[in-house]
Order: sequence, then C-alpha cells, then structure tokens
Amino acid sequence: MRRQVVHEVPADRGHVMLTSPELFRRYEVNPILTAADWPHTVNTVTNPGAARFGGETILLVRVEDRTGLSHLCVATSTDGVLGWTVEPERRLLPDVASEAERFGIEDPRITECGDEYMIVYTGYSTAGPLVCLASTRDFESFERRGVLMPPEDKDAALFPKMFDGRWALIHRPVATQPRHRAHIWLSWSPDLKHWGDHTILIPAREGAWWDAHKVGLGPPPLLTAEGWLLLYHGVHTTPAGSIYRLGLALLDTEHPDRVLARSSEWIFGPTADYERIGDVDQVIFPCGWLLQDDGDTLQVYYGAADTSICVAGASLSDLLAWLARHSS
Ligand code: BMA
Repeated sequence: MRRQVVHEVPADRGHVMLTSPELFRRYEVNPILTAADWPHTVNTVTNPGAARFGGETILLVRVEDRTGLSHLCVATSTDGVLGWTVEPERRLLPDVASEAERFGIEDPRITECGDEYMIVYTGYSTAGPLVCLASTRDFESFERRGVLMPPEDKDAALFPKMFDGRWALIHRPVATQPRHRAHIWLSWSPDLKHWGDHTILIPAREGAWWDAHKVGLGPPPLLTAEGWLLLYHGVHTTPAGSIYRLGLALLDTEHPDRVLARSSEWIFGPTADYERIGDVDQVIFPCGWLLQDDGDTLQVYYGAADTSICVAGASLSDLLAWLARHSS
C-alpha cells in the first residue's frame, strides 16, 4: 500500500536550507524519510540511489526489514525534498535463492544510460558483499544483469557513457595487504559481463588522514565542464568507532583513469544528531545526487547513521572552485 509522507514544516520558513559556511547545506526538514514513514514495519530506511524519472525525483531506498535483510523500494517526490510517496509495490527484492543475494541487497547507485537506468548495488552473498547489476526503464520491473565483481567488493557505479566502446565501473574491493586497506578501483568491460584492465583510481591514504585505510565511491560520477566529479567517503577510525565523511575528486573527461584533483580535506561530515546517532553512529553515506534544472544546484541524498534518509544542497560551481584550491 502506498503511503503519503507529511512533514511538519514551519509555515514561515518552508524548506529553506540551513545557513552555514559548509559547502553542503542540510535541509531543515531532514530526515526526509524514516522507518516510521513506511506502511509496514521495517528497521531502517537508508542509503538511497536517486534518479529523475517522469518529471519526478525517484529514490531507490535501501529498506532493512526486521529480519536484518535489505531490499530496494521506490519513493517519489515532485521537488525531491518534500511530499514523498512511498511505493512498496515498486521494489527490487533480493533473490534469496541465489548465493549472490542470500542475505539481501543494499546501497544502489543509479546511472541513466539512454532510456535505461543501470542500477549497481551490493549483493550480500554467502561469501560477503559483491557487486550486482540490474536495469529498469520504469522502476516497476527490473532485469537482473548478473554479478559484476566477486567478494569482497561494493560501493560501485557505472559511468553514463562508454569510452572507446567500453563501459567503465568504479568499485571498491577490499585488499588483504597491506592491513586490509580498501581503495577505489576502476575496471573496464565491452559488454558489462567481462571485466579487465583493473587499476587503482583513488587509494586510501595512511596514518592520521581523514580518508586513511578505507575509501569508497558515493553517488555515480557526474560529468562537469572540468571533468567527472566524484563524491567519495573516507572512513576515519577512532577508539570510539568509525566516522564516515565525504571528499571530492575530479577525473579527466575522456580518460577517467586520470585523477586531476583530490580533496585534501573532508567537506561534509556527521554533525547533526540524526547523523551522529543511529544503528551505526557517525555516518553520512550518499548513493545519489541530482543536478537541478538551473545546472548548478546539486541535491545529495544520503543515509544518516544507517537509519534515515536526508538531503543536502550544494552549488556545483562552488564545489569545483573549492576542489581547485584544496587538492592534494
Ligand atoms: C558501508 C556499507 C554501508 C553503510 C556503511 C556504514 O560499508 O555497508 O551500507 O552505510 O558501511 O555502516
């Protein structure tokens, strides 16, 4: 059964963004979706992929049921901030009969390719997380296209175009040497089935860095006038646990294996209560971002503390200008 989500919005303020010196500005109505908005009992809703479809914003939400397993469910909104409709009949369920999705499916990244949407998501397999692909034209029916990368691998997305007849996939395998560092990799395929020419794109840094030991792609790469913009998470490990924060990188337009810039500092981290406290504390985890019609405003959709869904706004030109000044 569909459910309309009604937010209590202060009448005098609408959903204006918080003013702060941050590049990303949280909307006051955050979190925009929580488990309480679902028409049936679920544990959490988090880490949504995002797309524009039929004049609306579509979120493909990771819903963690009280079994512990996750599936993907559609929620729609006209302005992408308020007025969400949760549509549980439009969903992608895990194929629990398969090894690849036995324990659920998680964290979709949606790339629009022509009239198809390519959804790269994490399958929680009997051997750990792996990278799966499905496609859809309507977010009603979904075609499974198979496992792209074996475990342990996640945080993957396709580019929206081919490069010299090849698809490019960003993903994040976990290496056992040295010390289980997890870097962002780039791999190539002529047919979305056979993958090769694997290279490290963005290595995790070391020591005290905010993105030491573990990094992973956020939303799919976004084509800008200066190259492909990436938003990625870095995991900072402290005695109290991990902190998931975000940074930027820029790849060459024609040769996305060339990294033009990488942010020295993180630019968005958990500070609001809903980001600091939840099933997993101190997590901001975006899987989708949408450039608005003005060509500059980006709406970034992220899971907060693995518990709810939030949106923040940013100016694309501000992000690029900042990255040019803060590249290491
Ligand atoms: C990552 C993924 C995400 C999760 C994050 C923080 O490895 O599993 O789904 O949001 O950890 O717990």
